[in-house]
Order: sequence, then C-alpha cells, then structure tokens
Amino acid sequence: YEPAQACVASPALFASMLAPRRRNSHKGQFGDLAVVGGARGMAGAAVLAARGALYAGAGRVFAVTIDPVQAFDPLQPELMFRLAHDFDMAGRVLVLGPGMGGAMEAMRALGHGIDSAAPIVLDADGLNLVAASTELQARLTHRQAPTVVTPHPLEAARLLGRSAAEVQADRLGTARALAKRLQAVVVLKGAGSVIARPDGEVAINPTGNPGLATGGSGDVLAGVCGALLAQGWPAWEAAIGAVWMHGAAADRLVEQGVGPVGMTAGELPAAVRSVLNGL
Ligand code: NPW
Ligand code: AMP
Ligand code: MG
Repeated sequence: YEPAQACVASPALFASMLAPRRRNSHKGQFGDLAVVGGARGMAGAAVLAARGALYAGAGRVFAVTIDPVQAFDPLQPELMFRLAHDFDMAGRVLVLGPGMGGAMEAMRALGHGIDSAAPIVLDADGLNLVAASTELQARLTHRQAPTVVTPHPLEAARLLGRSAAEVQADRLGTARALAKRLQAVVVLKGAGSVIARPDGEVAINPTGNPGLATGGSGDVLAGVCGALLAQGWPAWEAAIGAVWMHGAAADRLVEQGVGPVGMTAGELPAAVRSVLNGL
C-alpha cells in the first residue's frame, strides 16, 4: 500500500494522546526512561536527550554513559547518572545512541537495548552501529515493542548504503524504504522532517527552523520522543508528536529572539515543555 500523498503533521494526529493528568497520578505512571549513550567527550549528548525526556514528562530519567567516568549535571540534579556496564535496562524505555561512539561497550549495550521488550528510540551512533552490522539490523527488525528510529540524512544514507545527496533527492521514498526495511517508525530529520511507517504511511512536519541546525538538537528530539513512548504513546503518535513539538519549540524561541542564530540545544527542552502544556 503506497499512499499517493503524505499528510502534514499536526497536533490533530496525536490529540488522542493528550489526556490531562489525573489528580492522583504518580511518577510510576509516566515511565522510567534511560538514555544510553555518552561515550568519552560526548556525555553532553546523553544529558541533552535526558533533559529532553524530563521536560517532556517522563516519570524518572537515567543518563547511562559508555564513558566509565561518572557524569553528573549540577544544573539538572533530577537526572540519575549510571554507567552502561552495570546498568539493568529491564523495565525501562530506552533512548539508544546519543553520543554513544563505536566502542565494544557501546555495541554490547546497544545489542541489549535492541533485544529488550521495551519501547526504544534509536538515534545517532546507535544508528551508525546498526548500519555497520547486518546482524544487529536483523535483531532490530524482530522487535515487538514500539520502535522509532531518528536518522539525519547522513545516518539514513549509511543505513541504506546510499549517499546523503541521494537521500535528500527522495526524502519520502527514503523514509518509506527505511521504515519497511527496519520494520520501525522512521523520522528522516532535516527541514521538513518525514515520519514514515512500515505500511507506507508518511507525514511531513511543517514546524521548525534553521535555529535547529546546531549540535545536540537531534539528541533533544530523541529524548522527547522517548518520553512520549514512556507515557504510553504508540510509536507513530510519539514520533509525530515529538517532531512537531520540537519544531514548534524552536519556532517559539525564534519569536522570542532566541535564534535562529545562536539558538542552543539546551534551550529546547523548556520550550518543548511549554508547547506541550499549551496543547
Ligand atoms: P555534510 O557536512 O553536509 O557532509 P555525523 P553528528 C550531515 C553526537 N553529538 N541535511 C552533514 O554532512 C551525536 O549524538 C554529541 C544534510 C553533517 O556534517 C552522535 O552520537 C554532542 N546533511 C555523534 O555526536 C553534540 C546533513 O551529517 C553530518 C543534515 C555524531 O553525530 C553534537 C554529521 O553527521 C552531536 O549531537 C541535513 N539536515 N544533517 C554533545 N554535546 O556531546 C546532518 N547532515 O558525522 O553522523 O555526526 O550528527 O554530529
Ligand atoms: P541532529 O542532526 O541529529 O542533531 O538533528 C537535528 C535536528 O534539527 C533534527 O530534528 C532536524 O530535523 C532539525 N533541523 C536541522 N536543521 C533544520 C532546519 N533547517 N529546519 C528545520 N529543522 C531542522
Ligand atoms: Mg544527531
């Protein structure tokens, strides 16, 4: 089934998931989420994803690093920092890949995450490792739980063995092909992000601006998407919701004069929170 046209992403596509929180709700109902990434020199990517998850409403958030030096974020003491080599992933929604690097420990942690029964978001170096391993790719396609993959054009190119220029020349076709190949919901990022399902359904996101062309903005997106999965959203709604809100947050920052030039990824989580609470 190949729909002739893509729909435009809008809150109408995820409105059914926006129920107000019950008066007696507790953090256990909003999910335990772990970002697994942060190799040496890239702990910031894991922290940004974890902040994205926290501000998008995940109940409890862990930042789990490959770097064996324990990280801590004094500006975000809500985050719990753990080391990947002895972290138990069971029962946690996982955001796999931000700043993960390509070492053996990253490969091992990624394999565990892919084989888990939990919803996952696969991003950044997690995608690069999958692109380099047909075996990991096969394990990914066998997952039962919600799975969202969030490549930028070069990451999508690596996954498909194409060039980034070829990806950009056919963004809808690329996103559909990847969703079918990986049996996952795919977000092909970049201006006009394309969200695709394995059945060929696609949506194009209208929000966002070049202020997002800055290091770490994709890491925040992965965390936001993970938080929506942790709150029980299905993969399609979580992917569309995260992409739409992340772009709308950047648009709001531009209205406030915070960008496009010099917008930073660290400013996005609070802006996403205000977009989400305003819906
Ligand atoms: P070019 O320059 O055009 O040839 P990489 P990464 C292309 C972590 N981070 N349209 C573009 O190629 C991540 O989480 C850590 C067209 C670009 O140069 C990863 O784990 C941070 N082309 C790791 O670093 C903050 C596009 O892809 C190249 C495109 C590597 O991730 C930064 C970059 O791709 C970062 O998030 C588009 N829309 N978008 C931290 N604070 O710790 C991208 N490209 O080589 O995979 O590197 O994306 O920086
Ligand atoms: P990453 O390359 O992984 O850091 O992800 C970059 C994020 O910023 C993705 O969500 C992109 O869709 C978004 N982004 C980058 N450039 C633009 C742009 N020119 N317009 C809209 N969104 C963008
Ligand atoms: Mg990225």
